[in-house]
Amino acid sequence: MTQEEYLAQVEATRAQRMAWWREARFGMFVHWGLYAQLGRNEWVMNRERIPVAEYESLAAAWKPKERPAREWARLAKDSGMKYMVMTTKHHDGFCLWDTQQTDYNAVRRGPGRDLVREYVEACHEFGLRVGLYYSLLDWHHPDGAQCAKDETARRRFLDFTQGCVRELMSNYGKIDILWYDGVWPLPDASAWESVQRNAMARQLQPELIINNRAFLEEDYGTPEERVTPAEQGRDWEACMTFNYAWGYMPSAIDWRSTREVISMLGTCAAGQGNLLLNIGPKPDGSVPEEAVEQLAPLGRWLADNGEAVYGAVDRVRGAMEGGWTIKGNVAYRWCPRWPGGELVIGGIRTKVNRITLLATGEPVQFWQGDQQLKMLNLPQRSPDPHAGVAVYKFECDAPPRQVLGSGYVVL
Ligand code: JFZ
Repeated sequence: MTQEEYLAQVEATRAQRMAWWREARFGMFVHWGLYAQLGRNEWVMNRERIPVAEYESLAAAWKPKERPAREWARLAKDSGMKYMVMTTKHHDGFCLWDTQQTDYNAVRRGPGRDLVREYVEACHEFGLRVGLYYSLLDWHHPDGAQCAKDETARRRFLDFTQGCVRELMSNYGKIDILWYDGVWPLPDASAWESVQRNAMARQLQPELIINNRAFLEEDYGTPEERVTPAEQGRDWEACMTFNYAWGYMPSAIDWRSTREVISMLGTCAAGQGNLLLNIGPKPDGSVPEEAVEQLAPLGRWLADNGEAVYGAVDRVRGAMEGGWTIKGNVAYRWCPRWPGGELVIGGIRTKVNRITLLATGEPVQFWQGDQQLKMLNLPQRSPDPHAGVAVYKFECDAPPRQVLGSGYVVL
């Protein structure tokens, strides 16, 4: 199959396989591996130039607790996440599944069990879609760097890569997402044989969604550590750390707040994208307490306000200013700052028929003129008890439009 034939085939079936993903909005990223034992994030082997033999000793020492993936999946579910993506092999080359490609894996070494299987089973137990992260970049495999200099090494390394991905797509039931990462050291899709590998993966998993990190655009873009909507029509998912580190790193003490995560979710929903929020479990698999602390109120907030986040949304840019999400003739006004008493909104050009507090359905008195809409008799304090981010539902006569801009003309 040529690259053009493959891409045309993938394009023709994208809307159907992306339908659930476009409505899911929110997922949990999990970076967990040997590096958690050192606690200096997932690049420690590279950044500290740890000799391979020394780093390998971490494999025998790694003894995670029983089924920690159930803790992650329960937390993801309770936090309003709809899917998960877990590292099956990060750049350090250690495989968390029962692979035949190398004995550097969680069954043959320390853990003595298939951690990917435990993760997939936990996702199913809690009703979450299953994503598998796979790093093409591999610091452990003897051909991981040589593949760029020697054709025989490249062949061996690509056969290893193809074998790993085939196992992951064959041995764990339905897989929903293949999340590639790490395209060093080969220069392009052809050198990585990405079309052949992805066509094989899609043949094994016909509804598989694949990200853009194997030198093929595939199903969606992956802005990292920035919530930046893609151009209209391109699916995108912002992958974000919780504490500015992917792998476990207790010295990374700046944690994003519940309110910051809500803000990121608002930007994603307004831009028709998703948020993949990361946790870096401890060596035993436990979730850092700081993450649990910020996710608990988020789950409660989403239980109250999920209508403004999940499902088919319309793009806000070009229709309204910031602070809104839109679904058809309904606009949701997100209020992270609370005005008290009265809220005045300028420039709404659509007739508003009814305004309610989304969490409770309580109606709001309002007045609407040509240039202003005034919400009246509001409580002095934000009515949202979880994070102080109230959301109001505006039911309009037509798709909502707001015209403000920088100038000001009194009509
Ligand atoms: C990669 C990994 O190196 C990192 O460890 C983590 O797994 C992250 C999710 O993905 O990091 C990247 C990948 C791409 C860019 C930056 C960091 N990029 O394109 O700028």
